[in-house]
Amino acid sequence: MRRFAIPALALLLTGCASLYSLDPLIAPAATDFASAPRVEVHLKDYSFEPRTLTLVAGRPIVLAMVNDADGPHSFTAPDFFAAVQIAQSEAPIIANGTVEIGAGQTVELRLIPLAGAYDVECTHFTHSLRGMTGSILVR
Ligand SMILES: [Cu+2]
Repeated sequence: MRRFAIPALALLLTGCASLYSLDPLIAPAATDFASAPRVEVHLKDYSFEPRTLTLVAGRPIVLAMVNDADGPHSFTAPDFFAAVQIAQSEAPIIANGTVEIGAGQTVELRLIPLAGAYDVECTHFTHSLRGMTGSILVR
């Protein structure tokens, strides 16, 4: 019996870890993103506009993160991204709940949001302190 104790514990821990993964789920291949509305959020020095994104739960969207600034910013929303279903090809764009957007760049993600209230911030040094915080309301 003792031989099985450690593998069983390892399996249990692995199973628990996956429940709290920051990785987004993959949207069903049949999801109709072609007719999904495009929702824009603009990143500026130092704000998100709009500051609160309001989305409809379960409705596919194209989330366009538009960096209007001369420097890079991030769209960091780990709880939000852990709850969405995202188009498979775009899942690698999200790293630990963060999307990096270079100066003047736009990053688009096709995803299906899950109901909830989520925080978003820019994690670049001092940006959130200077006001780069916001929220995502999905209902
Ligand atoms: Cu920033």
